[in-house]
Amino acid sequence: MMPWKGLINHYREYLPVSDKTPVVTLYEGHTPLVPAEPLNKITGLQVFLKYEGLNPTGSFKDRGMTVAISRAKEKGARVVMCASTGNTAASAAAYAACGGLKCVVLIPNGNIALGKLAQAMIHKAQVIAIDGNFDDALNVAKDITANYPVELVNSLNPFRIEGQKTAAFEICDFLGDAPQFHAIPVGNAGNITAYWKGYKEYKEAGRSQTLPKMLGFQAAGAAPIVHKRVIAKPETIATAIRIGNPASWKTAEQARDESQGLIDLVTDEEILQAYHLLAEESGVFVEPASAASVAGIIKLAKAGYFKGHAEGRLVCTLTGHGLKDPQTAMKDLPKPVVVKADRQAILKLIGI
Ligand code: AN7
Repeated sequence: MMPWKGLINHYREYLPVSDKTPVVTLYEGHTPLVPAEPLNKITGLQVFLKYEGLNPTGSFKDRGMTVAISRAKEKGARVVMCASTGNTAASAAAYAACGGLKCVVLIPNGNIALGKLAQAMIHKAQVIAIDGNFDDALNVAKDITANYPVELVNSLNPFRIEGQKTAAFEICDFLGDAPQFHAIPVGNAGNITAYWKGYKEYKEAGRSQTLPKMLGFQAAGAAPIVHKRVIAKPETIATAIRIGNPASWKTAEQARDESQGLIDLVTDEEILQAYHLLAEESGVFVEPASAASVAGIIKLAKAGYFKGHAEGRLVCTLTGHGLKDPQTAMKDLPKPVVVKADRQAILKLIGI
């Protein structure tokens, strides 16, 4: 087998690149599909976790960023900009560093996970905290990039969606076909758009035979698509998807409707339960937003949605790594007990 050299090199024929495109890559993609026994029991399906936290910067954003930054560089851009709840910023900062471009990131002040901020900073992006939420930050990023020589690398940039669709290709390559269901968190709605595009293109190319039903999940306090209206002040513990006016709203609805799937909401409590279940019973550490997809399939299973699909395959995208947000992980958990390096004291604590 050829060594993996990133998704542009692997899926070049499906991507908007040419021999002239300078490939800016950190060898992203090729993430594992981990079987999830505890979720099989709950859903009656065969559940696989597409563990996107194992990308170079710890989230699925790297798939889109390798294409967006490569094309920006090809075009001769010097500066890229994004608004971000954190992961896009971390990814843009890393790929801009790799490609030798300047990167400016606009983040909602006080509402991004610690690890993501650290990533943007260490890669020397210029980090600007906006007195407002993600939607406010995106509006000003769109305004600046439309009027000045600065490339927008949010998922409004079509190259981002192109790169992200390769996750669907990998799933089909791994399973031999598309799964019956695909569950995914929805924030700005670029990723559900990208997966659906990927599944359709792979089928058209004869590389898969079927299409999945797309199951998207928003956080209850940030569920504009479910409520069919812009949410002015979105709120959720899952800061990555704290978005009230998704850029790819229409194409997310298309993915839902064409696939005969659904977009539903899950509460912060359900998200946290799924978050801990994954960590404690599957050994998989994700950030809270990623657990929304798992919370969603548990909710659907309880409502009987999967009845009649016994053993069908479901893939759940786990969008970001748990290490992104250590503060949420440790919240409400007891601190380690401190004792002397003493055998008896330790045996007593572990009950032996
Ligand atoms: C872990 O980084 O919007 O529906 O600015 O970081 O494609 O937006 C992140 C989104 C899910 C939602 N899970 O994906 C950003 C940003 C994680 C995320 C989503 C995000 P989209």
